[in-house]
Order: sequence, then structure tokens, then C-alpha cells
Amino acid sequence: MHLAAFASRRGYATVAATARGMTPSSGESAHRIVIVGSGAAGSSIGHQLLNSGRFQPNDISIIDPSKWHHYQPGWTMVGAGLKDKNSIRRQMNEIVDKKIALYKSSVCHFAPENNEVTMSDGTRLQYEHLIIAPGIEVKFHKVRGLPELLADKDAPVASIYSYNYCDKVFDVIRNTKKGHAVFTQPTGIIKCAGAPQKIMWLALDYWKKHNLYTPNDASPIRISFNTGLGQMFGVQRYSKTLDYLRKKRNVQGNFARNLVAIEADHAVFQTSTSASGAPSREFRERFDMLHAVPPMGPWDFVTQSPFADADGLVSVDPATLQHTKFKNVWSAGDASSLPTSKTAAAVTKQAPVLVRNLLQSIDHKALDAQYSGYTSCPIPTEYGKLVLAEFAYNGVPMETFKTLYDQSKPQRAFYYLKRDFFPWVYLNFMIKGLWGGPSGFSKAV
Ligand code: UQ1
Repeated sequence: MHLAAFASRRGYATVAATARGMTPSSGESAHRIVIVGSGAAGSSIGHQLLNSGRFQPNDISIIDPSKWHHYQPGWTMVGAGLKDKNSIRRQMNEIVDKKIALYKSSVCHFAPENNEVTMSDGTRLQYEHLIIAPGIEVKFHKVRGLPELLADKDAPVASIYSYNYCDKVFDVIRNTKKGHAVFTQPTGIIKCAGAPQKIMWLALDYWKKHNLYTPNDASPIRISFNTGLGQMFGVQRYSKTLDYLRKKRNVQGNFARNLVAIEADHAVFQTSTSASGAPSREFRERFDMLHAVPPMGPWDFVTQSPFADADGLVSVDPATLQHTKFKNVWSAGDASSLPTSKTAAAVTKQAPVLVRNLLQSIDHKALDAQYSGYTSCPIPTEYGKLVLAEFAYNGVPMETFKTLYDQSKPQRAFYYLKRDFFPWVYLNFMIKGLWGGPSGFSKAV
């Protein structure tokens, strides 16, 4: 449809009255761009589109029910006592530019045949282009007993994967003086596959500094890392270092097992189903403290939509980020099918590609931007040192500082990038569409 016809038919005038955080009364509105989700991906993309100078006020809209926008990579640092959790969140109203229509609502239905999204109060939004970036759900309820133990402030069970409980992690670390410290990581897609071990390395170092941890059997605290995967990290170059540290530091590695329940002070694990088809087995392990990472996955409204692939993720072309079937639908961030590790660093490289290709598509030109699969996982291995894993599709290293540092080894400079620079640049530039990750600061695309 020609844009002018689209605009006059749908009447942009209705938009200003219903958006900006007010829950719209039911009816319908139209925007050239509708973005679902205002997390790292949705807010970067929304503002990069706005910064392109190609859109009028209210041409772009974002739907997000959250009051707060969180810098989620910071929750590991909160868990390690390095940050105050309130310092790394912002009111959604404040971070979304006033020229973008913000609907504080959730999506309940997609009708791509009508280019229409229905929100939970029944309001329908029409779009020319739809960007789906709601992230994924952290499924605490999938581990029986976990929600109750997280909420119990006296239980030594915590998780950095939640704003509510990331500060409890540091309380639990400080209160642990002896016994078995259990850290878990599930199989399947998760936000930042390195985070479950980041918090373990920092806890280990905390206990070491307090004379509660030694890398031998005399140690008051004994640590096990229990992962559904077969190795410490998905990319061999970094996994080698991390496994070397694990052995040197006497951390027990229990591979191919998933946490399924917690019964008082026992963690219940199930062996991952093996390729040979051996039946999974359940067993219990006593703990004195437990850092739990539950399974994660796409939101039901995405899984049940016409946009989902077999895994329930938004099915996009791995290079262009355009939907594989609906050409005016796009996705980036955790909810997308992009076969790379899900991180905010990945979004720094995805957002400009999506924005460039979407603008090309509006202009009826060829999609000429390609996403390499770039992602990064900054893994602190102790207070003061960090392995900066950076890689593209198929785990091929793509390292920003390779001429200066061996990025497969823990480096002091990278620690300060993670602790100080990334949160600052994220909150002040990235979510305003002004940060291109390894490409540096950018004004527009
Ligand atoms: C990055 O841009 C970023 O966002 C602010 C991060 O924080 C989540 C990162 O962890 C990384 C690695 C990047 C990439 C940027 C550089 C300079 C390597």
C-alpha cells in the first residue's frame, strides 16, 4: 500500500492521544513501524530508525508493558556485590524518545495478513513494518521448588537472572562459610551463555579472599559447576582457558545434567538426553548454597504466532534479519532465530543491519547489510580479570582487540570495560541508538 493512502485511511491523529505510556482505550491506530519490546534490541532499533531522520513523530511505535528498562548484563555484577541494582535500570517512559509512541501494553495476537497487531486491551495497531523484539522468558517455574526458595530470604538459593533476586545472590555468597556450593546452567537457549559461570568465578574469588576457598580438598567450601552442556563454553578457544581454570581451581565439572527441582537442601538433576538415546536419569545432590539458572525460551505469544520457527523463535534470515516468510516483518535480539549466542553485545551488530535493510526495503532497494553473527561474552574469571570472548557464526573468533591482547586469556583491561564502560555506554548511548559496539559511537545508520 502506498504510504499516503495508508496514513489517511488509518488516521495518525488518533495515535498521540493513546500512546505515551497510557493504556490505550480499545480502538485502532496506525504507525509506519510497530516494535514489540523495548529491551536492548527494541530500544536500539527504535532510536536508530528515529535518528535516521526518515520518520515523523509517532511514525514509530513501541509496545512494552514494563515500567522499567534493565541493563540485564549488570545483574551478574550486582550478584557479585559490584553494583547497586537500582543504578542500572531506567524508567521506560524516560528512555523512549517522545517522538516514539509508547504503548504500555502487551501483545496478544498477530494478524500479518492485515498487517495488524492486537494488544491485550483489544486495541489494534496497523503497521507497514513490524519488528519483533520481546526477548525470551526466564522460566523459574520450570524448576520445581525454585520460585518459593528464591522468595524465601533465609533460603541459600538465588539467581542473577532476575532483578528481584540478583542482590540476594551476594547475600547468599557472603553467608556461605562452608559446604557445597552448587552452580547450575541449563541446556537450551539462554541469555548470555557465559553468565552462569561468571557468577561462579566471582563467588570463588570472594571466598578465596575471605580464606574460605582453597583449590584442594582442605577447602571449607567446595564448588561444583553443573551444566546441561558438554563443556565449559560453546567456543573451543575460550572453553580451553575456562576448563584449564576449572581444573586448576579444583571446581568439580558435572556436565550433561539439568536442574529440574529443589527439595529443601537437595538439588534434583536429570541427565541430558544423550545422542545415543540413553534414558535420562534423576539424582539428588546436597547443597549449602545454590545458584540456579532455570531454562529459558520464547514467550507463548511468539511461539503461537505465525512468525515462529520449530523452536518457537521468530524465523528470520540469519544475514538480513528479515522474516523468512513475511517481508515486512523483522526480528533481532533474544526472540529471533539468529543462530548465535544471545547477548546485548550481539544486538550492537544486529540493530544497524536490521535498520539499514528495513530502510532499503521501504525504498524498494536490495537488502545490502549482512549480520556476521557477532556476539560477545565478557567472562570475569576473578575480581579484576576477564576473558573477552567475541565470535561470529559457527564460533569463529572475531576479536576487537586482537592486535593488543590475547583475548583467550584473562586480561585486566577488559574487566574495567565490563564493570564501568559497558553499563555507561549502554544506558547513555546504545539504547538511544548511538552505539555500534565494536564499531564505536554512531549518530545514525
Ligand atoms: C558492547 O558494545 C556492549 O554493549 C554496551 C557490551 O555490553 C553488554 C559488551 O559486552 C560488548 C562486548 C560490547 C562490544 C564492544 C566492544 C568495544 C568490544
